[in-house]
Amino acid sequence: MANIDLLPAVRTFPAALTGAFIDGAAFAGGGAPIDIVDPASEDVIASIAEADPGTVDRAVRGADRAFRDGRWSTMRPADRERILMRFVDLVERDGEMLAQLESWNQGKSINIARAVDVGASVEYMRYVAGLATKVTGLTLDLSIPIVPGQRYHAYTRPEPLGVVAAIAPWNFSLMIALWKVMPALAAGCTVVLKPSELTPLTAFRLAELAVEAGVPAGVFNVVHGRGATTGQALVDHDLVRKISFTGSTPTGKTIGRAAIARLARVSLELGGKNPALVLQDADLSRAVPGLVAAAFLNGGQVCAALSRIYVERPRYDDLVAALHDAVGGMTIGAGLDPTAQLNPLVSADHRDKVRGHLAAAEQAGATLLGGATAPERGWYITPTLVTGAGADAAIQREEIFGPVLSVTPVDDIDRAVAQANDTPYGLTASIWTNDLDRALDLIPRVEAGTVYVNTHVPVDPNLPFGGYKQSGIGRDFGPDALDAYLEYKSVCIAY
Ligand code: TXE
Repeated sequence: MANIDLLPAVRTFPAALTGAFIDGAAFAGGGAPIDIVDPASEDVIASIAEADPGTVDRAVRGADRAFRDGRWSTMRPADRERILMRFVDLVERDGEMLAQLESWNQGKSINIARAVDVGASVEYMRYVAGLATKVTGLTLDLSIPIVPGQRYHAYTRPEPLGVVAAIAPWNFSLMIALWKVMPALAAGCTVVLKPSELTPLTAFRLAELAVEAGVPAGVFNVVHGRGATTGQALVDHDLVRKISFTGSTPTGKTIGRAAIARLARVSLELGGKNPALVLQDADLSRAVPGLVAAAFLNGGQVCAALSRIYVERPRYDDLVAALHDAVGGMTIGAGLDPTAQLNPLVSADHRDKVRGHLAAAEQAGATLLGGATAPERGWYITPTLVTGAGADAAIQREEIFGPVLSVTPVDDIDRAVAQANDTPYGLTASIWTNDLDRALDLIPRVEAGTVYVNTHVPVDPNLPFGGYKQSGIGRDFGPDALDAYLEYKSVCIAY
């Protein structure tokens, strides 16, 4: 097992990073330095001065000026689309550099970074760039009776919202940033992006590439820093018209409150505690690889990841044995080692949080099944199956966001649905069966924004994605993806 050699451009990139990218150029942050650390070696990659509130103010004012000067917001849609398509080509051109930066910084597998963070993002970017020329309104017939004989022509006119604050988490830093930046830009908005303080390396490069593609200076800005300082200054800024946030449910609530205080628009894509129902006819040879991939992708640090399995009792023993075989045999190592199947978690704090959940589950009487071994250095948690956890145990109700999967036998499918739904979350769920009647009966009863059958976790630009209940507000993706960045003006003309 050996790490890939980093490109020279990757090695030197972090040292040149500054706290912000404003009006098309690097800008010093002004705040306290933040160490960026490699989760596999625990070595410091770089230290970046965070953007202080004055720097955030400068970024937002720059974005507001860029919005109002109209070069981007009123640009011919075909020209905006062409520039965004060029931006996609540049991300593709620099794909290996971006994938290496993501893998090095977050600890994730270089294979995932290449295929998902870059590969899937490029497909998503092309889909959304194409929406720039497909924005439509409605024409409406009216019946206003006040002036007899007067007639009316009415229509709705979509207009870009203004400055968007895009706040991204650390698990898919580049990809989730693009899920916000791309529809905002395609709609004609301007953006201030704040990546997670743990994984800031690629955001800056994205902004540079956007400028190289022809996005006017000031349209796409980046501020680096912690949530409580840089992030809060951004969401509280009066000139921010829309906040698009992906992260934890508690932080989502804080941001939602800040948005509502001045009636800024807000989209929230939050945590999950995602269940699978494995029915007794399920084909385990197909289900087990699917369940393992869904639970352990990126070490379980995925909002859509599978977290709890409810399996009909006749299949319980076989399923636990097959899952135990799969997790016990996993190879564990650095993300930059392409042969490692599982990698370190993003930070020491996060590793400790997951450890704490496992210890509490064991103390409450659950059994932990594992077997894989991890390197001594690095923030690793070995993949773990949890059996015998009570319905009220924290491990069954709270988002763990690590390589942990619980399995519970069920005798009654109605009770299984009730347990699957019995958390504040509702992001994704899956049903594993070839019995069409049972699948179609269960789909409407599961409280989740996405329900999969015989698969779990993939997302697609054309399929709306978002949460029920406390998993969020709003939807990303789909043909209406720009709606969250548009205001619809109603126009009424008497004649
Ligand atoms: O998330 P936060 P954290 C879950 C997962 C994880 C937990 C905590 O369970 O263990 O969240 O992770 C910024 N104003 N998810 O602490 O706090 C912050 O700087 C403005 C689920 O990293 O939600 C970062 O950029 N911004 C998830 C982003 O919000 C603020 C992905 C996310 O941080 C802020 C990641 C504030 N007051 C973690 N406070 C998913 N849904 O995919 C923080 N931030």
